[in-house]
Amino acid sequence: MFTLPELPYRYDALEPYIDVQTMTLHHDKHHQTYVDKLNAALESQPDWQGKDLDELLKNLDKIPEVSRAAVRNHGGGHANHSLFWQILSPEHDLKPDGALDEAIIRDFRDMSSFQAAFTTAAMNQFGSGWAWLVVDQAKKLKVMALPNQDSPVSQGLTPILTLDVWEHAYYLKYQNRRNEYVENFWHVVNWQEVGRRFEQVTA
Ligand code: MN3
Repeated sequence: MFTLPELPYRYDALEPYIDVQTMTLHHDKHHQTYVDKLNAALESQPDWQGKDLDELLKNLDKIPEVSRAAVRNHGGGHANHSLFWQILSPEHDLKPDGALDEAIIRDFRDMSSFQAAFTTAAMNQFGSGWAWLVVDQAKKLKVMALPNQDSPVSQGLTPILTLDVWEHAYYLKYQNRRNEYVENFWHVVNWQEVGRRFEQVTA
């Protein structure tokens, strides 16, 4: 049985960039629902119970069709939100350093070119989805967007940074202004955690 992980900081820790109301609703209601529906989807799949999320998301094509879409959507939803909470920081305006900083320069030229590419991905994702910074099999950094709750893990990629661009992630504070939400996201990125994840994949 999957359970909702606690936030690693207070609900108001990301103010004023991500507001306390959004964080509370997003974590306690939206994320909880993905967890509950993932557990419900696995009730009829004893062979898949007890597998970790990565294993489920890497093997969607092997999951019986009756449960596949639910595992894709709710397993993805659980995995994506769990990562999202981790890569946000109560300490604001951090910067990448070390191996990750070097890789950003290597693969995007500089930090502002990387941020521009990520912002474009987040803005151009039509409807609901997520923007991603992933490490590919050649250990290169790539920016992408995926719809709904699709996870890069299902494509053999390792996500290290992500931004939820579903309206539920920003509508209370920003209404239709996704651009402001994306701009403000950079203030609350936990670059230490992103760097730690990068080094885990590339070490
Ligand atoms: Mn969400």
